[in-house]
Amino acid sequence: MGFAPASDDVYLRPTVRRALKVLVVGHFAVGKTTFVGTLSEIRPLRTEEVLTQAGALVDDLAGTRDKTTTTVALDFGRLTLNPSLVLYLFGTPGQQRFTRLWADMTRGALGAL
Ligand SMILES: Nc1nc2c(ncn2[C@@H]2O[C@H](COP(=O)(O)OP(=O)(O)O)[C@@H](O)[C@H]2O)c(=O)[nH]1
Ligand SMILES: [Mg+2]
Repeated sequence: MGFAPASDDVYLRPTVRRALKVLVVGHFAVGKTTFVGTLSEIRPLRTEEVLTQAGALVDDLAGTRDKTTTTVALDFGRLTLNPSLVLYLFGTPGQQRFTRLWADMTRGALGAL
């Protein structure tokens, strides 16, 4: 019988024995925030702020003209893979100016996607 995580489970299941941290990385607008939010079984933590003219030279909207916000800290979501294993998904902000934050976010991570 397959394992179906309950989408309305806010708290971690008591059977979970192992939690793995996985980063979701990539350039601005590749879909990191969407990805974490889509996979997460809990309401994802989002830190979206509206794009402004000040970032126009950095944030290339070619191909994603309907994108109106950008991540200014991180995305967070949770995905229970089976009764004993849970993934914590951390989406990074895409711009180069967040390099220091990326380094901090890697602490304790199993890997990155
Ligand atoms: N076609 C397509 N568009 C996507 C997909 N994922 C995200 N998008 C769109 O790409 C844009 C960037 O998404 P976002 O998740 O904010 O990117 P981030 O900057 O990497 O966090 C948005 O306009 C999304 O609607 C996908 O899988 N396919
Ligand atoms: Mg984002």
